[in-house]
Amino acid sequence: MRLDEFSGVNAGYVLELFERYQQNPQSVDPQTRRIFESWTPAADEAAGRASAPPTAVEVHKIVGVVNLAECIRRYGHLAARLDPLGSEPVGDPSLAPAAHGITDADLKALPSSLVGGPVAESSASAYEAIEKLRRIYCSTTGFDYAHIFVPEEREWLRHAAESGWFLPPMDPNSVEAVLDRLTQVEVFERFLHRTFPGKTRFSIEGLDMLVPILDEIICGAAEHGARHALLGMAHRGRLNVLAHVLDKPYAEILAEFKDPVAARSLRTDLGWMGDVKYHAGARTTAPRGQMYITMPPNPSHLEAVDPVAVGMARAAGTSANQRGAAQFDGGITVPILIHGDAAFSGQGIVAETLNLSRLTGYSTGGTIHVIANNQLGFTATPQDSYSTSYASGLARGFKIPIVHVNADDPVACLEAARLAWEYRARFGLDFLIDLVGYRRYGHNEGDEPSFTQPMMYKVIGSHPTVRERWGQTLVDNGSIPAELPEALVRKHFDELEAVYAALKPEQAYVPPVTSVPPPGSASRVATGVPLDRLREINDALLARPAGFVFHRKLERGMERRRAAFANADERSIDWATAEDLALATILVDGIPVRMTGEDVERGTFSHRHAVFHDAGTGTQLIPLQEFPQARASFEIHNSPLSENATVGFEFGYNVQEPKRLVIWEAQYGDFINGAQVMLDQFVTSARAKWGLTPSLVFLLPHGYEGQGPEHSSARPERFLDAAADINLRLVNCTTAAQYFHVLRRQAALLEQDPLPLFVLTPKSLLRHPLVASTPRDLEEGRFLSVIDDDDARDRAGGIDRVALCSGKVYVDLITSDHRGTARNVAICRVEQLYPFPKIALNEVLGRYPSVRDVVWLQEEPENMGAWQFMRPLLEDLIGDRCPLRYVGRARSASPSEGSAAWHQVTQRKLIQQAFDIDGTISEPSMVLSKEV
Ligand SMILES: Cc1ncc(C[n+]2csc(CCOP(=O)(O)OP(=O)(O)O)c2C)c(N)n1
Repeated sequence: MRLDEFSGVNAGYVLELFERYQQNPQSVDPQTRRIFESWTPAADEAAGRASAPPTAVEVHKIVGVVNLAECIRRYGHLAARLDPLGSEPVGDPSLAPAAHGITDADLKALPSSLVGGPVAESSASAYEAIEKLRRIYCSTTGFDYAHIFVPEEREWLRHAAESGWFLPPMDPNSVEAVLDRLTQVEVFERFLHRTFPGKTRFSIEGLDMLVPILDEIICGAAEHGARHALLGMAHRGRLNVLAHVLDKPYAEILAEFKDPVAARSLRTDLGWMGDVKYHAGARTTAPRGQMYITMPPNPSHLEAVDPVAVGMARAAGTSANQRGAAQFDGGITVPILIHGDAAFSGQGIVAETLNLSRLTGYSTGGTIHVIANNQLGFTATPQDSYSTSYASGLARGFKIPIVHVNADDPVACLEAARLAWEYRARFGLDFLIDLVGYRRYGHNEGDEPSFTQPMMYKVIGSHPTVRERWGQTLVDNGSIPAELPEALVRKHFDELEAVYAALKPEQAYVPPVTSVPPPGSASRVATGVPLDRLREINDALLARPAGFVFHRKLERGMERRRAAFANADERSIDWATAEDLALATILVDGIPVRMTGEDVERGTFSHRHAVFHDAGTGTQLIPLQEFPQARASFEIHNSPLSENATVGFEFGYNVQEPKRLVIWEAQYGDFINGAQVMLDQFVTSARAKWGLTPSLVFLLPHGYEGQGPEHSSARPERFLDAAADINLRLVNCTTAAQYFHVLRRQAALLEQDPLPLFVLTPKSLLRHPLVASTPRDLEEGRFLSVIDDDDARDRAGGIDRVALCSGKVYVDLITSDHRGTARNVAICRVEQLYPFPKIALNEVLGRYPSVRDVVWLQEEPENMGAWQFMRPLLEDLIGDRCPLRYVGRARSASPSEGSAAWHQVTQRKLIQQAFDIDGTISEPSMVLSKEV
């Protein structure tokens, strides 16, 4: 057999050893030397003959050893004993010597250097080294890193695993501290179980090591300079983590179990409803060591908090108070996400969040993931839940190192935690610990698990807790006195009992702080900017850096922009210019701006060009980062093709740094329904549930333009459905100036009256002359929640119909032929749909004393759009002054027609009906005109 018959890495490794031997025989260990001494492949090759038989056997065995070692490193985790309940690992044939044509005797005869790595150095033979490898890779830890493609990372992980560098200290203080911590964790659950039998708490028991793991990660990250940890976690073990990692006082948690109605009702007048205790968030009030720890509140929707926590970490690590790009330092914050095993594999938002991890605008410098793997998802087994081999399978595709670890082995668990933060500190990348434990009770404490898992729960019933096991181990090896474990149990029970005995639930209960904006603050904000300043900023934004070559098709637009301020009363400000100037002036005011969304840098409709690319070199130019008047950073990022995680991320970023203007743009408005969980569970309800005050801006391009059911409607009904207690603003602007003012108003209100802002933005109107505004509109105007019909005001006495509409349909109305003839109709725009502009609308209606009916005109079908929301409010407002009519598409399952021609017909009818005082329709139609 010739050496070249061996292929790949094995032959390469043997050759490398042999070359080393040829250059310097002393450079290999004596046993390897002896083999090479009897082997002369170079001579064989030169003579074109096969090696002598004994040599071939030796090579075969050498390669066998190398292969065996490699397989243990790659697949050893398949044989690791990860399940505390004792199920057999699947194993793999390649982990046995026989699979590689070798025996134990061969291994004993061969040198340890063939195995390589730290274990080889301390071993007398390949056999000994392989045994050591087995102890590392096939015991209670499964190192799963073969999918890492970067050699430096893989090598580091291999060395870290094999060197035992990250094993925790085993001195008496440390081992006792772990026992004390585990006792605290267990006793807390036992106390709650006893005191509040059957009450849901989603006990941590079976995964108790989660708390010491978090301790270790947080302390380790602090040693590396991190100052803020952000913990995103679901229900399981949350109360325990709140109590012991975030130091939430026992009294507060116990008071929540008591659920004192009096304390809760204190804030219901402010629109505050609260949430169940295992959704609550917390923040340490003083640094723990050098670290602040924050756990954002989260809804029941599993994993939905993942991008939120990651976005918070990004915000906390970003400095934005300087001109130019925002500066992110991943070293100062560390996000930690605690996942469920069924949820990690089942919820798509996990994949979306992992996909953010290495993207420029989203990376956090490494998120540490822990799967709290209790081998069940409610009643579902792993076989029901995932198609991957492990719950963590998804992480492999994102090249995240994975350590599976048996939750009953504290040493292995702590080693995994130490490895996690060291890896993060070194490479700034994500790391995953798959903590394999069990669930001592049912899904919740009132649930009977043995209906569906009878065998498993038989085992669990007699399975000692990790505290008991660790205590026994320490007693057995003489590290602690035999009575200590029970003494610790008593100590922690005593503490809880004392707190409970003194508990006054009404006082201990702490509702979240809910800020209530001063009434009417939004309408008082002055948002105009002096013309001179606007002109200067406009010029600065258009400055051409030496040598930068703009795309030739952009030149005309830039010329137009340059001339935009030549005449203050000319409609020269289009939508994109208004946005650019609004953002620039916000930056001049010292408010940082972050803008993200699919293709936002250019803009879906090629209108924004916030990032220019040199036509010759591709070099980027971002004027909003360059113009000298700016006093805060501007960042803009094309987002990945995700709605749910990207909205969640921006929500997190926003609530963490509420003084920055955060804008997310949907590619088309209706795509925001991909983020419906984020809207319902976070954006619109966060204040009512948790006292959070988001102020995120959503730009939702849409338009009934005959392009089918998609992208016609931005689905305002979805936001209006959720609108209550002044929890959001929803606007549908019809002019560039309105857009300018509403953005500036949002920035101005960030501190005193923060609310999420939804802007239904246009598509075809982006460049429409009737939507363009004058420079003076930017100087003198302010955002108007209702715009009256200027043209009709002169003939107010002759107006017998007021048609109220919102958005693009206004342009269709005033450009229609009927506009010239129907002199009896005033067309008023409702620019703000929520909060309902009652006062402004009342004023407008009051100007038309002869009005005989008020029309609500919308392009959407009757069951969509703003109508269902507006109707009772308008009826209330109009009273018995006159009837209210609806003009719009008839109820429909789909937002619009699937044909441009049909759209034209419907749209024409719609406009005609708005002007037709009788409202009669003679033929079957999609359009509905009716008195209500
Ligand atoms: C998005 C979503 N779907 C369904 C549920 C209902 N649910 C609550 S917990 C749970 C099981 C979760 O299993 P796992 O992720 O393994 O966490 P565990 O409860 O076992 O800790 C389910 C299905 C939910 N909360 N969220």
